[in-house]
Amino acid sequence: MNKFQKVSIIGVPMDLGQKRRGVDMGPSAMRYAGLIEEIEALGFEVKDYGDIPINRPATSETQEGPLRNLDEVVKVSEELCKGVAAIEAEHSFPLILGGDHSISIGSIAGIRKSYNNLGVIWYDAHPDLNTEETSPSGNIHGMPLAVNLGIGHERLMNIGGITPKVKPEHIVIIGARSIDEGERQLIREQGIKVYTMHEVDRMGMTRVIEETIDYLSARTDGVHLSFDLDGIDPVDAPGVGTPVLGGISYRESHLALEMLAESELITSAEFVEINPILDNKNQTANVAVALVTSLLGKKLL
Ligand code: B3U
Ligand code: MN
Ligand code: MN
Repeated sequence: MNKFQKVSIIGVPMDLGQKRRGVDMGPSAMRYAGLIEEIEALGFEVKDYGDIPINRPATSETQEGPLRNLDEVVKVSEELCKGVAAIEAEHSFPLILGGDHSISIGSIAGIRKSYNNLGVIWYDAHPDLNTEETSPSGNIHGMPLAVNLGIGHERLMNIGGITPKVKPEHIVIIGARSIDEGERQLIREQGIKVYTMHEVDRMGMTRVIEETIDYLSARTDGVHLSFDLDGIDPVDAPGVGTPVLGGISYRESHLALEMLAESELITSAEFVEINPILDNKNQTANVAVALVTSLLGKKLL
């Protein structure tokens, strides 16, 4: 992380990409868990841009259909795209706090402006590769990686101007274990590199991350880490909307992010899907903050 002296934080308290209330409190929970103090203690200059304002409709007014709350998600994504692009212009490390995973449409749209061959590590129990045709839920938080690949609704893909944002060969998914049929097909068609929990168990996290670093450093000019807390096992991270058993452990996750820090591969990151209402005394936000410090180069000794 020597490339960066500054870290700029932007919160996106949005829960409209899915139905459960609570992920909108993710940014507060991470700040409450000491995020800024911990990053400053590592020697970085921290600038907190606060939260993007979200117009949360009353439940009776939520937009239903194959793309729930599309209008508001588009509006917030455009705002976030502008905010992230401004952080990039300051040569500061962008750290985005979700919110549900639909926020990555806006964050990657903003980051993409600075990199022609942006890589993405998608650390998640889900590949988030659904479209309005394949989605079992209509929830946009299950679609952002497809949108970033240029597959999905026009209004979502056009945010930030350029589409597609990322090439399939520049993506690595880690921790997948809940994959819908349409997503499975897309992974095959597009040739996306995926380390499911089967590979994580079989190869061990060390080899998974070594291969990921080799793969992405050879073909990208920047790598965004999109970290969904449900990638971690619910025993270690219970405060998420869609927990899936059999996930990556707390220890493996620290190891992964420590190795990524050593590699200096990561040029931006987001931590999403923390739901404090479902959490156990802010455990999941505490985990997320500890993981941020590993990513930013904190060492045990
Ligand atoms: N794949 C399902 C479930 C899901 C996706 N992302 C989360 N859950 N967190 C869907 O609705 O697209
Ligand atoms: Mn996700
Ligand atoms: Mn997920």
